[in-house]
Amino acid sequence: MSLDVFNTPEVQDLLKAATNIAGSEGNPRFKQILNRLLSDLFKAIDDLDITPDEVWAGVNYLNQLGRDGEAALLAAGLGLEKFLDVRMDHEDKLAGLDGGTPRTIEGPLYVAGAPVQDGAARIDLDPDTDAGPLVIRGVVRDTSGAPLANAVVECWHANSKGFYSHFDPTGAQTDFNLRGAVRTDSEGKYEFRTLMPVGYGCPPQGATQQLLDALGRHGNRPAHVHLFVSADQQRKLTTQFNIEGDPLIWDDFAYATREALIPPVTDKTGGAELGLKTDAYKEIEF
Ligand code: MBD
Ligand code: FE
Repeated sequence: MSLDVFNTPEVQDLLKAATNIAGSEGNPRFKQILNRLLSDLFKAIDDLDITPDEVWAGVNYLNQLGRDGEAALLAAGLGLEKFLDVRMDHEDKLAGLDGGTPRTIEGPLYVAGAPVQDGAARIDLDPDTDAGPLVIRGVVRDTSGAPLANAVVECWHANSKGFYSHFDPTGAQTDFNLRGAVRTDSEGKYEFRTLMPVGYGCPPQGATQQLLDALGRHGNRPAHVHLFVSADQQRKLTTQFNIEGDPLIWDDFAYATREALIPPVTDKTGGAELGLKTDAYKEIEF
């Protein structure tokens, strides 16, 4: 049963008034967007006969989401962030832009301000007995394939518990642990000396996990490393790679995995010369 009040003049006038759509004050773009979103919400309430109790449950949920500081986490979990990426990819394709390392989502856990170091950076500031050394290295190239000197590569990832510095619920990490920024050398090369991350899980008591539970979904991500790449005259790239072999690679609650973002992990020795804690280490070229 639908009460079908959405199309009545009373409701249409209410929508116009609430968003001041006919007025000259306010921000026109904001009014246009909010008018549409509110209109879609009113229509959904009408079409699905969403009850007042259900509406207030939703409003209370938004309060909890805010208290938990998880709005961006939920955006990732609902595929909203991935949807924006899909649209940017489509836009690039229409413009004839193709190739290179694919973008994927930024996620909610980046922190600006890691000190920029030349060529290589050691970013494991805190000891972590459960994580082995990992060296991440690669060459930044422009769209023609030429190496880019003086590009800045930023990197951030979780520790062996799946926690990020600045967001660690155990309070165990130093600021900027496992976060770094490197300026590429004259051959476009960058290197991070760090520790192997494990996958992330949404806070079990948080609003995002509560919603995922109601959907019958998990809130976990496979082990991954985030990267920003920026250079003069170039559009910034936001991407990640996954650690190959993680069982959740194709079951990421945030939908960030892409075929080209699963580089091989290689076993190496000679960690002592690099200042690593063991001679054996893992290397990922990306
Ligand atoms: C993460 O580490 C992350 O990368 C995303 C997208 C969401 C939650 C935690
Ligand atoms: Fe992440």
